[in-house]
Amino acid sequence: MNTRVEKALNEQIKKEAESSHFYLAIASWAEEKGLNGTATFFYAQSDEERFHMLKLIHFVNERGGKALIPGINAPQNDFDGIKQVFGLLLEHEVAVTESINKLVEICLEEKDYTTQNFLQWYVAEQLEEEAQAKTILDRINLTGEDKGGLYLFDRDMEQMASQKEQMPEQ
Ligand code: OFO
Repeated sequence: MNTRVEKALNEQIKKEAESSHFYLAIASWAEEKGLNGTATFFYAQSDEERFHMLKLIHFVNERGGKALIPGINAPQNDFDGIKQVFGLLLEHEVAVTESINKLVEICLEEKDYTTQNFLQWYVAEQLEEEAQAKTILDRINLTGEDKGGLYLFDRDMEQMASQKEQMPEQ
């Protein structure tokens, strides 16, 4: 495997691990606050990120490279409310999209079309994740963060999370 591509893929493995960890922290925060729908959503999101990481690990190892399992720092554990956590979700996904796009650029520069093709799955996934975060933020703005709004919103999140679980490839 091309060494520059291998290095960039390993950096992405770390980013996916950090994403999984970050969403796990949000899930745990929400669970402790009694926001069970939001917690379920972020636990599922954390699992998805772990799956993204694993998919990269398998790809690197199967293509003759060496996947490196990264160390990760403790994530933020306290948050102001649902608007903040979903704002952070969007911000985080936008940053991950940028890093996937950079990876694709590196593959093109190195003429590694196999990896570039493999990464198209991530490109599509990022589009979906950004769109989802935007939809959720719109919903928060509509329902508001008072008690009633929060209850309705959290119930919606529970539904969204169970739909996620039913989807085969996440
Ligand atoms: Fe791995 O897709 Fe989000 O970050």
